[in-house]
Amino acid sequence: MAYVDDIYDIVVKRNPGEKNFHQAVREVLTTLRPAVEANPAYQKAALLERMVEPDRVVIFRVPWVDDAGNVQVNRGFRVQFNNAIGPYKGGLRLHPTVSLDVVKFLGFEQVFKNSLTGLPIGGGKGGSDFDPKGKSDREVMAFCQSFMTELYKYVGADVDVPAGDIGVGAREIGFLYGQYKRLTGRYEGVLTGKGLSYGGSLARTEATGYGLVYLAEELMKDHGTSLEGKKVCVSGSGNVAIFAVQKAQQLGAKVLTMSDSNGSIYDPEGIDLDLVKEIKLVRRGRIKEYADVKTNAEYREGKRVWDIPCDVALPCATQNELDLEDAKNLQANGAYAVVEGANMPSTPEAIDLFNAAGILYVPGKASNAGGVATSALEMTQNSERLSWSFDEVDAKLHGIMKNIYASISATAKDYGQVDNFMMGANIAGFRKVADAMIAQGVV
Ligand code: NDP
Ligand code: 2IT
Repeated sequence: MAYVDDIYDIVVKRNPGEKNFHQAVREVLTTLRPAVEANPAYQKAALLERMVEPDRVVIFRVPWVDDAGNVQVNRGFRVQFNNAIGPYKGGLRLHPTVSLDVVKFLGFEQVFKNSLTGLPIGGGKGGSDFDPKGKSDREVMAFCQSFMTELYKYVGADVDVPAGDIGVGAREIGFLYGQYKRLTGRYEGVLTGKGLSYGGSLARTEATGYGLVYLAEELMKDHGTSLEGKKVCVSGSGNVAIFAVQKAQQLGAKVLTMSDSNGSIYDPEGIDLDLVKEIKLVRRGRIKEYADVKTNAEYREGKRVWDIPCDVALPCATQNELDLEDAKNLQANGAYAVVEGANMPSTPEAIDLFNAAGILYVPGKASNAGGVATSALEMTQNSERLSWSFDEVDAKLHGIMKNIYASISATAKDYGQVDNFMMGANIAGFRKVADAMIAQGVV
């Protein structure tokens, strides 16, 4: 049996029941085969065995007191997956579905993503099953302070630098930062996504969504077209989705849909983003409210967005939110490209169908890397004790996304698989980490 197949079996045996982690590992291993088989030194160094095992995982109790005076207990996680090329870097997710499985799949993906940025950052991820929905600001603060009271022992500006992800935005990063500073007495860039008045970077808020669309535009240009005049379906209505819609509209696309976990909106006139921002960012409301104001738009309770005809699909909500049925709908409606804003949003069956149907497909670890790349730029500014202008950061982000596209496209070509961006991303991300690990010996 091939080396990569052995590794998959080991992962399944050693991590029973961790379905998302198995899925993320499998996707990487199947595409790494030619790169690994061409270089026997990798097997000799047990490189894959080491890569699928996190450096360490921390799991901890997070007790806090709710507004009614009851003590609540959540579970906190931080997985430090690989620091061969730089300090651990990756977001914190607050969502009831967060488990060891989820943080491990995200941490594993992050290793390859961070390598693709070309910046010196390793991979990590964390979070908790705490649900921020419906909680007061004080309850969120109480949770964040308790979470950091344990996490601070394991993180630091040159050690591990967490950031936002689902359920973690500027408010949560602020509370986490305040508690870190209070516990350690250190004023350092231990988290990214900070507020602008205390070390945050301009354009970090926009970076994942903007970067996603920069990459999509690069893909379109490389295939002789552009986003101008294209119909785009976006899922989600959080940080990534909102700024993806903004940049897509700036580039002349017509965005037809957005969604949240309750349902989706379809606006044939094109999404009114100011209204979405008012509902989501100001009032922390539900996407349903959009159709109360814009009566030409349709609210579709419990429905995803992928049945709406579009040229380009940008899944920006969560893992496995686009399955085989959705992929069939996209194919039937003549979709041209799927570019992922979320982490692992397409199921393996959906990806197989994209490939078979000739739908251009870019995996999230390449297309959503603009967020973490800009986080790394925030770390640089923190070390320099400087703040760059919005345009400066945005231009760097744009350059990084162009480089990522060039790298994944060229790597796919090198292996005779033109436009297989999943293979290109996995191999390009893998090589840099693998070579660093070989150079550093058996650690
Ligand atoms: P937010 O919390 O800002 O928004 C998440 C959005 O996805 C919300 O609209 C939410 O709806 C929806 N959503 C979450 N869980 C589910 C679910 N189980 N089913 C359906 N919809 C769901 O998170 P982000 O925008 O930051 O993150 C979105 C995706 O992008 C995630 O996969 C994240 O890992 C990825 N990502 C984020 C980066 C960042 O910089 N923030 C960087 C790279 C990737 P609801 O409000 O109903 O929960
Ligand atoms: O999935 C991701 O890349 C993120 N949530 C952003 C991580 C970061 O460190 O900015």
